[in-house]
Amino acid sequence: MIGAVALVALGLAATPPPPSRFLSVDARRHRATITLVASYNGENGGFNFDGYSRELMWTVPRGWTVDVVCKNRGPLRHSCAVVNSAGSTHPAFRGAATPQPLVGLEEGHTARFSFRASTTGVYRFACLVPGHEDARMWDVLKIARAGKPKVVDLRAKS
Ligand SMILES: [Cu+2]
Repeated sequence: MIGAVALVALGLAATPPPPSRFLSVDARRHRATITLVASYNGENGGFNFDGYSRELMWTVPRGWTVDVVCKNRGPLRHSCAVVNSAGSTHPAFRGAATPQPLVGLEEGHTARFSFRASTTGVYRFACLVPGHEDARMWDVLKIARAGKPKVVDLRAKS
């Protein structure tokens, strides 16, 4: 109980880290690594990735391979998946979800998956544990025709 209270206090005190910290790019091999830390802090009651809920837009060029590292830092189970639209429980690309995404990873667990960004469009990184996406535990993933991988805080853009 004391631990839980301390965790909440810590979360409330934390400012969101720059999202670029969670992106690494290998331009030569056309690979981007995106780290999604579920329940990074207390933002949105812990229903966040990297301290953001619904506020990030990740962009990856078509044809690149995306390596996703999904870490669950919170006390509840969470997952990471790429989906086409709100409420979808099916990965948009083959293999684009952590194992059993509706069940989720236990606290402290990490899972990785990779997928090829084969089709341009606007997708979501979402937690598929029931109720969590509705609680705004998702961000935008755009697969662009060209360019470089990037991540922006949508609130910071005017
Ligand atoms: Cu979740």
